[in-house]
Amino acid sequence: MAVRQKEESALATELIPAEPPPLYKVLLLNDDYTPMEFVVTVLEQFFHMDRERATVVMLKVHNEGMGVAGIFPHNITESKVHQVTGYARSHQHPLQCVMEED
Ligand code: TYC
Repeated sequence: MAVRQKEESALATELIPAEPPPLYKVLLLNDDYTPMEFVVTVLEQFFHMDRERATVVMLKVHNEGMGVAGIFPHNITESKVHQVTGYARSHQHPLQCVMEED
């Protein structure tokens, strides 16, 4: 487990566990225009899901309005949102991908 030295005293020798980093969800939002197949491909390529899992997640977003594509530290989450949004726009699809604290 990661540890850090207590900060109160420069001479302190007591080691306490470090806080785990906050995690963030990558959410996909439903829309009426992005093809289902495109969303499945996004989940396979950017979130390393197999086709069966990607199809389940895509259908959850389609039926319920949103769904979780993955949960990561802040910088990874930001990067995924950026990459997915860019990929969707480059294919002229309105797919929305946002982040939310877990
Ligand atoms: N609702 C879209 C359709 O019927 C499919 C879709 C699923 C779009 C998930 C976006 O995040 C999404 N073609």
